[in-house]
Amino acid sequence: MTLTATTILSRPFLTRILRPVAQRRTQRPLLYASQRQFSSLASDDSSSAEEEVDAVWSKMDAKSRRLAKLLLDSDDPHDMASEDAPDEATRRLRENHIFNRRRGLSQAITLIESSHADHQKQSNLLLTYLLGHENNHNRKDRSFRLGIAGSPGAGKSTFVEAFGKHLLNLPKDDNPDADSHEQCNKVAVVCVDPSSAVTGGSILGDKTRMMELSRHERAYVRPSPTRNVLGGLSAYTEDVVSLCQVAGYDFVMLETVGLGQSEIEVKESVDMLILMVPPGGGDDLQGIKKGIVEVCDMIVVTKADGNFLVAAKHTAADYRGALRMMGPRRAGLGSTLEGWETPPVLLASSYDNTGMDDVWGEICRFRNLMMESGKLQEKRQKQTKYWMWKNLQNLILEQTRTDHVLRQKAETLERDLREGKTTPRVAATELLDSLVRT
Ligand SMILES: Nc1nc2c(ncn2[C@@H]2O[C@H](COP(=O)(O)OP(=O)(O)O)[C@@H](O)[C@H]2O)c(=O)[nH]1
Ligand SMILES: [Mg+2]
Repeated sequence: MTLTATTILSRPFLTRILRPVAQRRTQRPLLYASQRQFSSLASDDSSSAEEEVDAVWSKMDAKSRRLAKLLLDSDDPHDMASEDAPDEATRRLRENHIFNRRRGLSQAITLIESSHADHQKQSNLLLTYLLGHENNHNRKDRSFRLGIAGSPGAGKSTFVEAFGKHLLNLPKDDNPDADSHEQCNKVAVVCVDPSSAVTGGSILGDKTRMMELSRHERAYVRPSPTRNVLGGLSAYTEDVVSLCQVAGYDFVMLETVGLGQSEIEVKESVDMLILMVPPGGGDDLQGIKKGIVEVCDMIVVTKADGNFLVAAKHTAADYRGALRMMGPRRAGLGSTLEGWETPPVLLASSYDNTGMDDVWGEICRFRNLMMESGKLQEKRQKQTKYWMWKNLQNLILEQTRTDHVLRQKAETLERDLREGKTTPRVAATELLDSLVRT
């Protein structure tokens, strides 16, 4: 049997590969993601989609149903008492509501993280239900995901907190016809931390540092440790970000740690990627940073204050030069974004709160250009496709490595390779054949 795209996407094939993996904890998010991509491909008429959502609901337990209702609740507690001086009872009610929803979001994320088989099953159902629910579509369309990359110590966490607070304190535009995209109602921050020995403890550090933001009633801060999730953390993070969006956080910031290959992959999980560089960081442009400079949509030189200001200006000039040399940006979509040929390089200081309006202005400009040109939707579609294939690849590899029969077959083939009886390509084909037959 040859492995064509149709074979891969056939339900029996997927089930065969996915079911054994479902029992295992670390692969669960990947399983869910692939199933989600799969079902979105497979169901093209909406009535059957509705039935699917109902079927999912019937399998959910009381807790998942409670969480689903809480997260999809369309009464935004922040609007519940928009009067300036709500009475005591209204205020209490509103606070309770906000508290419950935020706790609901945390519980839903914890459910995703749980290794308990029942929890895994319920979190799959919960996610499928939430994403299939029509309320959610508007929310996803309205929301924006911003990735923040940069080497450790660049000032990302400090910026995220200062910027988040800045956005939440922007005066609300009372004009209902005003462009709502330039307003930010609720901010969620997901700190992606490879809980490795190298940066150990920095989750706590960031959490403490973002304390003020996390106490804000319209903010939500969640560290998302990259445990040993197969294929990196991103599939798992995708779930967390989706949950934040469902819960009405219209602006989600994803802070990564480091600049490795897996951090560059964050570009597949966000609508816009900002690279943060500290002053004086321009000299190693040839090295590891080059990759991310090529894919980021904007550069912010941090710590542009006090003694660093001059160095920050130099760094910004260096990056501007480097970006010009790289030529027009293809934005990962095979074409340039008109009006955004060269990513802007801005200066900001989280200590002095300077540059925040400029950064927000450029984010809004980018977002509008992307929306108007239809490229935002295109990018999001490409990303989901990317994750489907990525996850499928990982699942197939994992299945080959862990299935007893396949493992034996692989060992035999490895021996044959050592003895020069076969070639790697032929061995791989044989392994794939066995995989399809199991
Ligand atoms: N002078 C100055 N220092 C800053 C600024 N932002 C962050 N820092 C300092 O830079 C260091 C690293 O910041 P952090 O946000 O943890 O960096 P991250 O590893 O990229 O998240 C900390 O000691 C901060 O106090 C800023 O705007 N100005
Ligand atoms: Mg940090």
